[in-house]
Amino acid sequence: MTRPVSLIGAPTDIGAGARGASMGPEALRVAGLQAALEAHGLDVLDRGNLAGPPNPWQPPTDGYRHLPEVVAWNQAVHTAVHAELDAGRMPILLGGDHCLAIGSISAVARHCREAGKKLRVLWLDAHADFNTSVLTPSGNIHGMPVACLCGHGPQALIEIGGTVPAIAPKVVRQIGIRSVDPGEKRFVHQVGLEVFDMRYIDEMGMRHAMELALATMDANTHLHVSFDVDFLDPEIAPGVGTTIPGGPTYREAQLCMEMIADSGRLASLDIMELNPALDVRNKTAVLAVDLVESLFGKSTLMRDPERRR
Ligand SMILES: [Mn+2]
Repeated sequence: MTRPVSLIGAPTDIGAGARGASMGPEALRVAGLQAALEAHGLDVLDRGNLAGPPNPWQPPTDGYRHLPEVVAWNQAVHTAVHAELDAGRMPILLGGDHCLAIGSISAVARHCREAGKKLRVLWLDAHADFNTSVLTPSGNIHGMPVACLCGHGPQALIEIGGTVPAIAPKVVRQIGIRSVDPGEKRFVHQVGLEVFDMRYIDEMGMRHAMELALATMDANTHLHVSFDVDFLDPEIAPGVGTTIPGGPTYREAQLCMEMIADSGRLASLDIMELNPALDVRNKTAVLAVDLVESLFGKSTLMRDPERRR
């Protein structure tokens, strides 16, 4: 039996380079997320939306855009996600831009430390999100969450979980990466982040990439999935702020989600960067809900769930 689920809305675009991800939580609700999960027999509670400062839309200060506001939002996310895990529930964070993964994953990491669990983070994204204020020209913090979680970033963000760094790079597996700045790429290699980029998926296939990304987890491993909707090819998912061509197709994305479901380890989830202002009749939100259903075991295929091969 899967544990009960809590939906947590974080309606902000405070770390993004385009406005609109603040409308993401409501678009996911309108696309029927709660009913879709309930149809799979899950007990789902919608906790409503977190509150935080408005987006002042200012240029960067000392290399960061809206840092005090980003800290406030991430503190709210951290507290809410940790409370759900403490209560034995599975948090699903409805973003909101991807800077909020700092609050979410630092809470998951803290929970794992407290519960004596191992952690695996799957980062599904077109971008590595491993920028720093020195490496990024924009200062948009949604390009920095993985670096911050690994201890590289402003003090107020890296210490949100109480332990610095919140996670070690070796717990992260990135899938679908196809847009990395030159300095960011050097830094990713330097810390040894494991990346299955689109070239890897082209050559080896999604199945092989996911087999490796999910390998060596055991019954005591907490699997967190951070799903940036721009992971998907923009042909099928136009409703994001930073579209990068050449992403996973519908079938590749379904396979990715189904293999995560088959692992049986999913324990927390972020659904990030959905931007209804750029979407077409909410189709990207509907697709995201469809994929999340697969994450929770809906099979689009004829396969017998008892016999997985
Ligand atoms: Mn991202």
